[in-house]
Amino acid sequence: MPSAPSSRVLTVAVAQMGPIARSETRTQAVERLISLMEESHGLGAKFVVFPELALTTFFPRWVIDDEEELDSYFETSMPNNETQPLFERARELGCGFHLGYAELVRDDAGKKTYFNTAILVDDTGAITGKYRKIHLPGTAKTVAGAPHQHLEKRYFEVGDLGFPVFQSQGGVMGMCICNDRRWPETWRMLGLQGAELVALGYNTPHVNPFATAEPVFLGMFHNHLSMQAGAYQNGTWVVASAKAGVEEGVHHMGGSCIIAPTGEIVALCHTEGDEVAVAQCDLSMGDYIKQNIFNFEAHRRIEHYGLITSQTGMKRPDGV
Ligand code: CDV
Repeated sequence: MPSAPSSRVLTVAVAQMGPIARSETRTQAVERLISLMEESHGLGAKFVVFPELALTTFFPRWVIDDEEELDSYFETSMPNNETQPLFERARELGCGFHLGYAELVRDDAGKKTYFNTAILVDDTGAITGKYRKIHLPGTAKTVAGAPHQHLEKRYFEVGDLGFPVFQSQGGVMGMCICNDRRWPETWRMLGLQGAELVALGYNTPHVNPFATAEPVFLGMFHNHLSMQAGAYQNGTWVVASAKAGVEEGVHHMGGSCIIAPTGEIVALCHTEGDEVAVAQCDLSMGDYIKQNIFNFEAHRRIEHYGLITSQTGMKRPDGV
């Protein structure tokens, strides 16, 4: 008798975090991550997605001129003394994870480069993938009159790893980070490599500090809209984890969720604190989308897409 195909169902948890105070230590943050992982595992999860910059408060809201202070928000190795217990717990439980953190790289000459980074870790505690955020929002200089600052362009370099995918957890896994989720280019780069699950974290203020006239309810709509479209148009699961709630005076949205390749939200966090939501994800579910309506090989017309990679800004025919 032919053997039955191995299961392609991966039980996944999205682990949302409430605020992390400026005074909170790495050890305290890691304790929270471990308890979210244990809760996820208790609900059957074999893979947990944690937020962007999950080890510290969202420090790019402040001007930090002191280099030593700035460097204190970054990890120079992974795992390290503070995060090792999370990797060990993952191995003990047989539960992989996705983690966002600030990464400081030193080259041989001692030159420092700073990235907003995420890693994939498998169920043995081994790092199987790394991504460095490409679409950095906000500004490099402070903006007068803004309710708060968003200085990612000041502190991070544009990621230098492209949009890779990884064979991990029995599927093709991709990653992106926060603002990346709003860009269709992100999703198509991952979709073209056959992504079956995209893990991402976000820190999204309720009020966009540079578009304060926008009604607040649109924030959550655009959050989910971008990811639901990315899921459907590429036939992939999306697991998206927020850092939510009022962190150091800035209100961040929650809405952490798991989205099926159909574009439907199948699990959703309801609070703005530490919370887990779980779904059974059949990693083959997107195959029919990839083979039909979004069969790239059959239907894409790259001869007409040149502007996407040859031009950055919009150019109207009237020159305005
Ligand atoms: N951390 C982020 O990338 N946040 C942006 C905000 C600033 C718009 C986001 O796209 O959610």
